[in-house]
Amino acid sequence: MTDLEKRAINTIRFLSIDAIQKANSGHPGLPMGAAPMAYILWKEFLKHNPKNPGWVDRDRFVLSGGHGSMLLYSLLHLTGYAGMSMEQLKGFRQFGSLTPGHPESELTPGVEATTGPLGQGISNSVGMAIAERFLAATFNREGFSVVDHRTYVLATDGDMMEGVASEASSLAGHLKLGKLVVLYDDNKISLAAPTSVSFTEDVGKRFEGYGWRVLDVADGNTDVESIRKAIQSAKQENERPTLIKIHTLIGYGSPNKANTHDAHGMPLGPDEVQKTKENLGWPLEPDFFVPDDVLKQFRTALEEGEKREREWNAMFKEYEEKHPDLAAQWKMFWANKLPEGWEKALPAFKTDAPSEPTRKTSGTVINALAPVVLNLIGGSADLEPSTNTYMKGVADQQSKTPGGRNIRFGVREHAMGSIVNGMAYHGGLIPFGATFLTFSDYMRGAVRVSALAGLHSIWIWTHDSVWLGEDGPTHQAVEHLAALRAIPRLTVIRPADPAETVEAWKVALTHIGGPVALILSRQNLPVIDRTKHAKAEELAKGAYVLNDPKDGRPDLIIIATGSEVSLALAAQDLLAKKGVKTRLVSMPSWELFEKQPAPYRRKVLPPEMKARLVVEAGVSLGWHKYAGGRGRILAQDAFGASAPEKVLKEKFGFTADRVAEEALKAIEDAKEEA
Ligand SMILES: Cc1ncc(C[n+]2csc(CCOP(=O)(O)OP(=O)(O)O)c2C)c(N)n1
Repeated sequence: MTDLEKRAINTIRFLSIDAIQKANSGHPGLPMGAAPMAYILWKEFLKHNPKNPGWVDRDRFVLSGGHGSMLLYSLLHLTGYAGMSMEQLKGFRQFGSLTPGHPESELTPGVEATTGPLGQGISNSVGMAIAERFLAATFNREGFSVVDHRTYVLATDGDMMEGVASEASSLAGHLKLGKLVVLYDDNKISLAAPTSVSFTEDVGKRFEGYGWRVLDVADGNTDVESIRKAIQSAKQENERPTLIKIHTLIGYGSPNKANTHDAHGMPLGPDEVQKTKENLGWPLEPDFFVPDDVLKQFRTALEEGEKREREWNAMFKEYEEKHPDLAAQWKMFWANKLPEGWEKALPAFKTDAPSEPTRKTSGTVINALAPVVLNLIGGSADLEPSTNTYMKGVADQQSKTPGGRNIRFGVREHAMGSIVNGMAYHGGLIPFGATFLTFSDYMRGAVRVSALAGLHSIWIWTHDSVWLGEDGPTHQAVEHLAALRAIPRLTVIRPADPAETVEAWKVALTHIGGPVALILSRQNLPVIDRTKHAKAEELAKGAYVLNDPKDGRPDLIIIATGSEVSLALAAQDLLAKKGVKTRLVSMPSWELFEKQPAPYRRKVLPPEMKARLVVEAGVSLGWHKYAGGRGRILAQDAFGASAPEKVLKEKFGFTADRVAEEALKAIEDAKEEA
């Protein structure tokens, strides 16, 4: 290691240490131990342009152990990302800074993925690598490598312990994602203890079993030449993803805390900072010291990055001349636009169309879109036939067919979530993932991050209620709608019929600023007669008056979603026969409704109309907001049972008669309290 290399590595270490000390909060151990590998990767291998963090053909770098965020912020600062000023480093973990405790991709230019929940980043990287390979297969032509970048990950023991990382890495091995390189900071210390108390498996053998190539660097603290060679070697490999196990000491350089879990998640403390500086031969003053020659050396990234992008732009210009159609398509993909007239491909439903499950309608929509929207890519966790998500006539995404858009995730729901997010982070694609609604729990970690990071991930969850019947309560979603609606920025849509399902898909494709979940039925739902009732396009407003009394003020508002809307329509008829006037509001999406202007919301649900009944085959939690203090809720507040749908409807009281009965009670309740 040259003197300059040593000082550059120590600069990363001490920027991290000082920022964490100033904040009096953070995780110094990882940046201190992983600084050498990060330095070599960023200085010698990473293709990026700090002046344009969004350059599409950059290598992706994911800090999977997001708690080591100061490592990433230091690298962004040193290589010259404009936003990442010294002031930002000094504002680490402070309100409004670009340097939050864990990296947030939406907030900080240069941060590729929101990480912190361990296991997510490494799993996202699998999606990024799929996206790269898919786009390369789609766009690269003789003499034009429009897409040619790698995905690098820095992962920790914690990442390796998380199940989701195993799921994702197993798929990465199967898919032979040769441009995926994981640097594993193998320091054998986690948050609470050494890994000897809980994690003694042979990670290398595990990854070999997945079909990865595994390299080993015995001394990641000082032997930068071996790190360099290992990354070089990984770059030669195109058939298998590579895991480089790099043995390091957590908190390297700290005389009293290195190699202990004390270094993991607490500032070193002023005394120990001083001792560490002395130990590594670093000036005690000033804090946040960056030697001029070190900065100069790092900042060559600016020129190099600009040059690389300039060359790429020149190449793309030529590509555009030779392949104008492809270039136009490329631009459309990256601009998040859909091809002209895409909506015309969508199915329409006549009034006399037969009933069908909304999952089936969704399948029709996906298959109508597949030949038109060529960046629609995704699949299911081994439930393609049940979720109706397979695109017929489209290739599978496999190592021999990298241009395939049907992704076979296998029974790996959580990884599916993270991989879909990885594709969304990468950009250029519209990714989706599908399973039964009840198994959304298995992927919740990824779903939450999709919302936090504002990703355009599309979640398709079918078999949305107890009405799936015979499979019984293990498979029947009950609390899931409430649980998903609780996630900020996730738009949940539960369409009432085939026509609403088409509209829901339109929202899913065009929505900006967060993921969209489509909640679909296993069982048949009738096509609502739109010649008599409001148009399905109203779905975009989240809730709308589907059916109002011909004249006069309604005695009651019934609010229903999904399969319960047609049930409520039937109940309305029964009530009308008794002279009771009701308004039926179809409310497929709370989140879309909340975005409407107040006058619209008041028109649909006038505050003075207090007699209300909500009908939904899920838990009542949350519905009081719309039912109001005097409203009633016909919900499914208990686990279901294994039986035919019809029987369950009788047993659980979801019949038109029961809805009508509840409606009358709701009118009485409102009167009593008035
Ligand atoms: C899903 C998840 N569970 C728990 C945590 C809390 N946590 C943060 S870091 C960490 C373990 C740290 O060990 P390691 O990943 O080896 O990082 P290092 O100690 O090397 O910095 C834990 C449990 C988390 N961030 N994410």
